[in-house]
Amino acid sequence: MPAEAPPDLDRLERAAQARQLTISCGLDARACAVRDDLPGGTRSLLLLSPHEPAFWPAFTDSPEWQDGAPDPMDRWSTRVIGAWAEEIDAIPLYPFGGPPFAPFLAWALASGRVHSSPIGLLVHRGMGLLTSFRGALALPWDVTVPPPLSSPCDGCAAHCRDACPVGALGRAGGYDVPACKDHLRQPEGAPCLTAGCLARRACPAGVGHGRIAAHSAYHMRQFLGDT
Ligand code: B12
Ligand code: SF4
Ligand code: SF4
Repeated sequence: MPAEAPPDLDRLERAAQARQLTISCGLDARACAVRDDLPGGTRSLLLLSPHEPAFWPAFTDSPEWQDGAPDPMDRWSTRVIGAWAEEIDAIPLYPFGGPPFAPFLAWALASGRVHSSPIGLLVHRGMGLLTSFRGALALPWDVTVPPPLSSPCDGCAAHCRDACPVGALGRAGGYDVPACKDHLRQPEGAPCLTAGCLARRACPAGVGHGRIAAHSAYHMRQFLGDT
């Protein structure tokens, strides 16, 4: 009997969604061949984002959330994406765990599905500035990856640029992390801290994305706890 064909994009997306993830972008064999930052033998790279709004309730139901130990989301990602990768003979890659950090931003930009925004963060037509990655799969077989998308910034009035109360984003020197954190520690920082960065939430492209405020608040707490 012939061996079963390796899963195509549709099957992989169904498998991702069964894990509350979605394949937000990817690189095909041609794009992988010109990179030197992928594991040897990679013929396709798939970047995985939270599948909203299902992600947060499933995550908070997980042992990693409930055991009270540090970094539950990174531990969840390692377990869930790691086990999936083992099942299909792929190599799991993660945005955390550095330095050095895996170049998720460069991979995402090379996919043509996400773009640089005026405030430096990546933006995607469906996720807006709430674009984020939980991991990636490097596959040793060819997958027809999701096609490029145009940037939502074309023709946008750039609401993101003026939305930060302390102008921490989009400065010539890059992201002013101390200014952002100082603001978050004041009572005026509550809207960012409890529901997520105002600048990220100002992007119209992310409005229908379904990110739950408690999920954003978790990342803000993690970020603020970071020295
Ligand atoms: C280190 C890091 C940070 C550091 C950045 C330190 C600095 N700027 O001085 C800190 C802890 C501050 C940070 C914060 C955040 N980060 Co961050 N960060 C990373 C990480 C783990 C590594 C980046 C790195 O050092 N690469 C190596 C260097 C050589 O490459 P680089 O391109 O020069 O990296 C720079 C940029 O990544 C930039 N950067 C990183 N995060 C952010 C966030 C913002 C708002 C901006 C403008 C720039 C920026 O800072 C890096 C150093 O200069 C990446 C994951 C990854 N593997 O890429 C996530 C990542 C870039 N961060 C991300 C996010 C979402 C955030 C937060 C918005 C998290 C949140 N709260 O939800 C916060 C910002 C808080 C806010 N305003 O909401 C996303 C970006 C998605 C996107 N749309 O572009 C990534 C890809 C993580 C992920 N899992 O998806 N981050
Ligand atoms: S608010 Fe407009 S310019 Fe800013 S990231 Fe969103 S689409 Fe792009
Ligand atoms: S979290 Fe708030 S203070 Fe920090 S960059 Fe975003 S809007 Fe500005």
